[in-house]
This record gives sequence, structure tokens and C-alpha cells, in this order.
Amino acid sequence: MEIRKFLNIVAASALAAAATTAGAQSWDMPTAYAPTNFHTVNIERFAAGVKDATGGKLSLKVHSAASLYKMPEIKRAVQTGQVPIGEVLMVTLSNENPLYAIDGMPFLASSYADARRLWSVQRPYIERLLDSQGLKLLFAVPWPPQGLITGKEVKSTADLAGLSFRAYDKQTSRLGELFKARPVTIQAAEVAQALATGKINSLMSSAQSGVDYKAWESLKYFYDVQAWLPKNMVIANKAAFDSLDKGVQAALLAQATKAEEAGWAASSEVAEATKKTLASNGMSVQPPSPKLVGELNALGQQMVTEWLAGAGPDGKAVVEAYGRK
Ligand code: PCA
Repeated sequence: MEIRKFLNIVAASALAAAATTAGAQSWDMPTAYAPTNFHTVNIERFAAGVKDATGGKLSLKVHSAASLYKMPEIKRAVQTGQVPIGEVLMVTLSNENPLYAIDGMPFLASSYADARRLWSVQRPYIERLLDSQGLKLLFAVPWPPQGLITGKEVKSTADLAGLSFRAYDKQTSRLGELFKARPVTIQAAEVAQALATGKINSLMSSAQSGVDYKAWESLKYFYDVQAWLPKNMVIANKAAFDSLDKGVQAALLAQATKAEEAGWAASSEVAEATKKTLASNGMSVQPPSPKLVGELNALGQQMVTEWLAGAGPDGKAVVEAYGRK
């Protein structure tokens, strides 16, 4: 048996054991990003808050860096009850429903204020979708604005043609196609290695991820495009949630609200700090050229139009309520 599967089964039986112990419960919580990443730090703080607020009746054991499940496996693991809670990059679920893709649309919402407004419109739809699958949304936190990270100087999208472009979802993959680059989907946990081996030489991600990947070891430029702010969400298995005492449920929800607020604040702080870290490690951090901005905006418009064509009435309603620029 594959070792990961074996470990998952061990975790699942541990969960069953934890659930039968009267009083205290311990929930395994798979996440996919580095322990030092602000999302993980925020989740560890959330876990500490939950333990505190429930007087130890519920504790969360965070398994970061895709150590328990790979990111694309986490939603299903929570849905099927293999683990009661986990963190997922929302835009990667766009194959299930286009509403998950909306925060991955270039330049639809590219500032924190717009991202917040978009989330307030998107949230009830996402809650309903998850609820229909036996899942409970606890909170969502955006990544810092996505920039363009390359080894060569990029003055316009023409300079991206032919590059090996790392994608993390259907939308970034489409963007890579529109760049005439070669998109290759690689999970965050494997990007550092893909950079080191030269499998990829360009990507769009946050400065935070650039730091996590030590992008300066193989690439040179970070263009601060601020194209979109995709969100991670923390979801729980509804049956597991419902099995908690009412008081514990309320404490968990209150801590989730707190973690969402703290996470948004931390995101905008690290957005600035991590750009400095990239620069201090020798990367050239700079604004994109007006030509590049114009071209990326046009591609963003095209992607929103393509997305709307398949997004159904709910997708249209979200974009209308949010207001397209
Ligand atoms: N980092 C994640 C997704 C968005 C981001 O900024 C990644 O690179 O996979």
C-alpha cells in the first residue's frame, strides 16, 4: 500500500478513536502550505484559539506542507470524513463549479478592498455549494496580489511565449495558454523543486509564495502586477461539526470569524514584507510596464467573458452584484 494512503487510514482511525473518547476531541487538519507561510501561521493561531476557547474540548492538529494530504485531495478527504477539517485553495475547485473560479479572474478584483467586496458577494453562494456537499465553510483568507515571476526581463506578454509557465488551477493554465507559454500544473509543495530542476521558468503567484519557493535561487524578476487575490478556505465536515457540543460549535465559529479578520490583515502586511524579502535576496521587484498592464488587462477581460459564458445565472448574478469594471 502506498505510504500516504496508509497514513491516511491511520489518521482516519485516529479520528474515529478521538471522536469516541468522551469529552475532548482532537481533529487532524491537513493544509498544503509551508509552516512559515502566513496562512499556516494564521491557522496555527486559529487552532490555539479554538483550544483555548473550548477549554481543551476541541483541539486541531495542523499538518502543513501537504504532509497528510496533497492539496487537491483535501476537499474530498474532508467531504468523506477521512478528516474533519482542512484548508483548500478555492480556485482549484472550478471544475466542480465556476463560482469557485471567480477570485482567480485577472483584474476582476485586484485590491484588498475589491477582494473583500467580491468575497461578500461570493460567500453565500460558496456556503450554499459547500453545504449541499455536507461541508461547512469556516473562513477564507486571500493570498497577496498575484505577480509575475520570471527569469528574463518581460516588457510585454510576447516575452512570455515559449516559457515553461507553472499553473495552479484551470485559470492560470488558461492564462499560460493565452501567453503562448507552456503551462504545467504543479502543486505549491513541489514548486521549489520544479524551479531548481528547470522544469519551469515562470509563474504567477504572490510575493509570499515567491519567498516560500526561494524564487531568487533560479529566477530574477518579480513584476508587481497585482492581478488577482485567490483565497484559501477552511472547511469542516458538517457531520463532524454537528457532533460537537453546542458550546464548542459556537466557540469554533467565533474563532473562525476572528481568524478570517486576522488573516486578511496578515495578508496585506506580508504582501509588502515579502516583496522586500524578494528584493533583499537579489530579485528585481518592479512595477509592470504600461504595455504589459494593458495586455494583461485585455486577457483578463477575455477570461471573464469566457468564464461568464459557462458560469450560469449564479455566476452572472455574482458579477452583476459585484460590478464589472
Ligand atoms: N500562492 C499559491 C496560490 C496563490 C499564491 O499566491 C501557489 O503558488 O500555489
